[in-house]
Order: sequence, then C-alpha cells, then structure tokens
Amino acid sequence: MTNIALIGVPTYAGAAQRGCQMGPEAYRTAALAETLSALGHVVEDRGDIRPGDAGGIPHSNKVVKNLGETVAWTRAIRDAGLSEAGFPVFLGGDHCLAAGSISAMAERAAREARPLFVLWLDAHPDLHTPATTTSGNLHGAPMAYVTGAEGFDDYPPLAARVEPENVMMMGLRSVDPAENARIAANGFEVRDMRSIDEHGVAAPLRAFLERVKAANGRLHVSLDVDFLEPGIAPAVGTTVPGGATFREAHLIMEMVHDSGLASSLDLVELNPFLDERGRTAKLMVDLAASLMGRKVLDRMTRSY
Ligand code: Z70
Ligand code: MN
Ligand code: MN
Ligand code: MN
Repeated sequence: MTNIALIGVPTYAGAAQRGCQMGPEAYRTAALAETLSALGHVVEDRGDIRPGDAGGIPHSNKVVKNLGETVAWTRAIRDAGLSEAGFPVFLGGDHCLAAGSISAMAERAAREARPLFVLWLDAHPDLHTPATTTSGNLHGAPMAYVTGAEGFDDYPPLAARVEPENVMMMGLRSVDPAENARIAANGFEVRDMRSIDEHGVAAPLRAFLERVKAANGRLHVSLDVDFLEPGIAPAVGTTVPGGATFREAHLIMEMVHDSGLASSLDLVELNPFLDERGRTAKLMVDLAASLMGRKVLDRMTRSY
C-alpha cells in the first residue's frame, strides 16, 4: 500500500498549443483516483495548483514563450512536490512541469543522501535551454534544467541536480541538433526507438533498475503521451509516428512496479481537446495503474 497524492498542474505555458491545461480534469474523469484506490492504495487528490507571481521576469522574449509563467509554475510545482511525504503523481499539463517535479524529487532524495534516477519516456529528450530552443516552447527544456545546464538563470536555483548518467531516456525519435550535442557531451543513457526495435525494452530497463537499486536511489518516472504510438494515443500536440506500443508501455510500467523502486510520476502532455472519446486519458490511467500494481489479467477486461 502506498500513499499517493494526485497534484493537478493545469498548465500549457510550455506547449505549442492550448489544451493541456484540461489534462488534470481528464484524468479525474477517467477515474484515476478510483482506479489506484481499487489497487489498495490510499489516494488523495490535492486538487489543482496555481502558479505564483512571475516576479518581474518578462513573459516572453523574442524566441522564448511564456518564460515568466513557466518559471512561476516551476516554483509552485516544486513547492507542491516538496511538501509531500508520499508518492506524488503530477497530472499535467505540458512537460514544462517536469522542471518542478524532478527538481523537487531531486531535493527530497538529496535530503536522504540518496541519488535521484529518472526514467524518461518521451519521443523527445527535452534538452533545450532558453538559449538553444528554436521553437521557444519550454516543454522542450526541463531535462536540461534539472541536470544543471547553463542558461536557466531565471529559473529557481537547483537544490540538487540530477546526474545525466542517472537518466534513462526511452522512445526518443525526434531530437534537435543542440539536444543531440547535449546527449553526446553528457552521459545520458539513451534507448531510442531504433534501439527498442532492435533490442526491446526489457533487458535495458532491467539493467537500469539494477543500477537504481545498487545506488539506493529514488526513481522518478516521467511519461509524455507522445512516447506512445499516435494510433493508440492521439491526444497530444506533438504526435511523432513510430511510438511505443501498448505492450511495450505496459511492460515497462509492470517491470518498474515489480522493482518496487518508483517514488514519483509525471503524466504529461495529454491534450484532451485532441482526444477520441477519452481513449488517451484512459490509456494513461491504465499505464499508471500498471505502474502501481495492476496485473495483466485485470487490465485485459477493459477495452477502448
Ligand atoms: C522540440 C522543440 C517537445 C514535448 C515537444 C519539441 C519539444 N524539440 N517536447 N513535445 N514534450 O520544440 O524544442
Ligand atoms: Mn513543441
Ligand atoms: Mn516531453
Ligand atoms: Mn515529447
């Protein structure tokens, strides 16, 4: 039994289009709390958080969009994560929320003198800085921030940074040149779609989980909807063909559950405005349920 706190983060500040701010309500409508409760967990819905004041940081500059707003969200999300004792599930909202969730979890880990590991499930590495982004969308930047890249002076200072070698990225298939350079220069463990096609998810994930265990690490899972094949998860602004299958995604969640190592989760980039009869929201809820212990025979009773 785990004490789970659902933290709604209705932001689209980092995204290219509106709609992600409806994500927390879509997860509630898709019965996330009830589904996790039925597994025997104690689930509390903390409701939605709001950003504070941007404190004079300009809203945008020539390239970067919603900078002040994103920084204000980052602070609010981090504070919400730090005030939890149990297992927080951050309900996005676009992926800029990971700047707050991961920095909070890294700080919580550091207080216990433990390292934070991150399992990053995404078509994108989100390794831009405000200086390298070409789209200006800051959902493309949280991983660079939490690993201590330069250029985030307007963001809250990090209490603890995540070591790039403690990050495993799975599912990458859309990487910009500046991000590729950052991957090459730092020790991120990358299992891109090519690698998954050749080797599958199980062996590399097992090896990663062994590393987390050996280091007595905490593990944060960040799940971007666009990790998944658009055919099964259409509700995302940035669909990229060739994503993870239903079976790969559930297997990852089940293996992480069996490891007993996960201590926090992001569900990000769901855009309910783009969904088809709630199927993406329901799939994300089912994946969260696999992470929290639902068994394969239970999930097969559902169809959508
Ligand atoms: C691209 C950019 C991105 C998420 C899209 C895409 C970034 N690298 N991240 N969807 N979650 O705009 O910088
Ligand atoms: Mn984008
Ligand atoms: Mn992302
Ligand atoms: Mn993405």
